[in-house]
Amino acid sequence: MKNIDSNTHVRGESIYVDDIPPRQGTLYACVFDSKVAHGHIEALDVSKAEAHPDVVKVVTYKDIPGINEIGGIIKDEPLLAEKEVHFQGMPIAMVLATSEHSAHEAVKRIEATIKAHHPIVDPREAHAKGELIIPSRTFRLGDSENAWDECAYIVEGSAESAGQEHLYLETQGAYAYPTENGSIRISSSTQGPTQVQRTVGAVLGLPMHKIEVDVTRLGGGFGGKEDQASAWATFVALGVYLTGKPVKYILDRMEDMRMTGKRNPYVSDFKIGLSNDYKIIAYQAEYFQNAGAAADLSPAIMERTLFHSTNSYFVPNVTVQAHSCRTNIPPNTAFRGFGGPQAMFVIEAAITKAAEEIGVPASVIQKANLLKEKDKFPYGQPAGGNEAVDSWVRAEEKYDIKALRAEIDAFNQSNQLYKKGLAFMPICFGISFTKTDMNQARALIHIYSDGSIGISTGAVEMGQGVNTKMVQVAAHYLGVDPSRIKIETTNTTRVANTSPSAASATADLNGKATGIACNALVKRLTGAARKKLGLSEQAVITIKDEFIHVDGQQTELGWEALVQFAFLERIALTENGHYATPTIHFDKEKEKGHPFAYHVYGTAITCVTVDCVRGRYEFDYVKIAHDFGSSMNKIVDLGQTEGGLVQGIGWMTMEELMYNKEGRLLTNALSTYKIPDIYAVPKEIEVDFLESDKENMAIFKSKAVGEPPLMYGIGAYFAIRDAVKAFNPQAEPPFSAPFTPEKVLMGLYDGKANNVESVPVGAVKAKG
Ligand code: LUZ
Ligand code: MOS
Repeated sequence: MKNIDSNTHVRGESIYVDDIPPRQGTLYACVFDSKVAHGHIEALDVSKAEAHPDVVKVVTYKDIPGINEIGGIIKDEPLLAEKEVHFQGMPIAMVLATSEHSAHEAVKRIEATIKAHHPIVDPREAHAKGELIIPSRTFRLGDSENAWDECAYIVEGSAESAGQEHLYLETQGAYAYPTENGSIRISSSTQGPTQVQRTVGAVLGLPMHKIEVDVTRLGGGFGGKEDQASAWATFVALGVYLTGKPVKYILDRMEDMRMTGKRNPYVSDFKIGLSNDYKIIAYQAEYFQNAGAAADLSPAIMERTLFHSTNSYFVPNVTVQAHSCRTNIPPNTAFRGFGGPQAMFVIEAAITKAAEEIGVPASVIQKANLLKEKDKFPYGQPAGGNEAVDSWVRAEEKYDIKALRAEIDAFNQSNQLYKKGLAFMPICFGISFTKTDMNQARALIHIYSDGSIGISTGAVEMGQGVNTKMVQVAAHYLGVDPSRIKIETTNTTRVANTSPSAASATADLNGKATGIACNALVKRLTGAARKKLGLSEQAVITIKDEFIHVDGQQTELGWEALVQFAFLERIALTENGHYATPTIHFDKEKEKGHPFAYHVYGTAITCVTVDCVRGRYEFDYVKIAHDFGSSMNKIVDLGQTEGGLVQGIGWMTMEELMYNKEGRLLTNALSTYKIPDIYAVPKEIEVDFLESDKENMAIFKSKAVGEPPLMYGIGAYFAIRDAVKAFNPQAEPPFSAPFTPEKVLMGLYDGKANNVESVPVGAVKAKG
């Protein structure tokens, strides 16, 4: 089934927040933010902004009727700074004006006198100074301290990965207007409508029922709108509260890049020990997470880092510890993978370093340690199957790894200035919110008397195709054509207390809730059919292809006639379904449990060609065997896989997020922050569907696909490293992502600077 949004997307008719026609009297908001990363506000002068003819009001923290607090997990983040500023980009005041242009102009007239303190940007410095968001946490399995004696090889090192800008095409924004009796309706570009509702309620001092949040769709989220859409929605709602007028705020790209948090950068230390036959005996890691200036979702992200510390490997002795470090950059947040990719980069670095020291390909160690069914993760949950091994073997066989290697070796032997590198990247990702209570969802279904159907769920469509999947679920259970079904906007008055659309779990949770509601409706409708057709209790009645079937035989009774009959019989044609993932649990005291409904696995083979004169590179191919379970929509799932892969490659290679020592974001526009374009995409991406009909807890056994493929991109770093080593075996490039062409060049000539002069200039043209 095609994505149901295709038609309106292609015609430019899809509606995003900025496409909602503004109401008469709409005011435009713009935030004045701190130019100092850490400091004390000594004076704030808004008088010149207030004097602007188009300005209606300048809002500061003093105007907040409820609490000045937007922190989701920990109450440590004011909406508007009071006396202290904690990062460059921290909101201090908001201008409300009659035009967008005037709001921006007036912001420039605000003057703040801020006494600067020393800003911290390095998480290790924060850790040393005791600046922690939450107490550090440690996961343990076996006894790693006493396992080193058993190891034939022990390797230690460090790895770091930078942050990542979400760069959703649609920037953050919201539009709100007053409804009666002091209520407010908000259109928000958020993955978490309930989070917005709760935050706005707290800041305005209003009960949640006075706040209605409505979401049609997002132009991308990637985690950046899981929690961080709330601030912008709260600003406009506060504007409505204070002026009684509709208020709109759509951030421009530079405001968005400057003021919002990103993927958490990490610096980490590792120690790994292996036996003679390359079994990993022990693994230790210490992660320093750069949380930024407030908790946001970083504590939960840190937890997922620990959960993914051993990727898809079984390691009998593990000690991994994580610190969430408070620094003076914008609070970092959810980003596709949610701390998992950061941990997986570290163990892949450890394995690669061990392989380099032992003198075997990393793939030998990787393959020897893949999880098998019932092997335990460090947090106590056993692997549910053999997909780690199955996907590896499938990738090796399907893509003929021997031939691929032979091709690369031949190329490297006959080329001096271009070298190819290859890497395997196995992935393993746990599906469920790590916070057990978030794993619940609801769906509200109306069957109208003409037989058409409207469905509301807690799922937010952000381009990932979840609405299409919801149509598929309902069409299947109700036995009707998909064209009868409309997916309504995601709205807090129709579906309440929702979890954000996140953790790759949206289709599973909301799909199961939709299925439950459909089944209840089918039960009532088949009861009506029994009466209408005068059938016995024994007759088996089903609805299929828009007709009622009795004992497998199609009858004359169609869907519309049945619905009409049921309506006249006064049977309820509305149903609310509720789903809560069974069996999952986690004990934070013991750091043990069964937090995930299931895991998603896969293996990618990445090949790169490095230009050893310039340090540039091109990806020849990425060949993937991915564990989809039993895919319910191959087009949508393939799109998620390709998109995730390329986003992961961007994180690992070219997206270089840089803050200076003063905590200023240097890469604050698309001229300085590069994301993959069509030329950076691998020349070939092949995805093999490792199909399995085995029982799992996914909707239609179709495993979650949103985040896992991003981690295939980690293979890009290691493929480049392999090519660098082919050119310069002495090279010891640091495990520092992104592996930009600049760093590649340094690695190529690491310890052999003399070769730079000996490169024959004419030969550079060899490849054109
Ligand atoms: N969000 C969240 C997530 O709140 N909890 C999670 O476990 C999670 N995992 C991935 C992405 N977002
Ligand atoms: Mo996400 S990182 O699943 O919002």
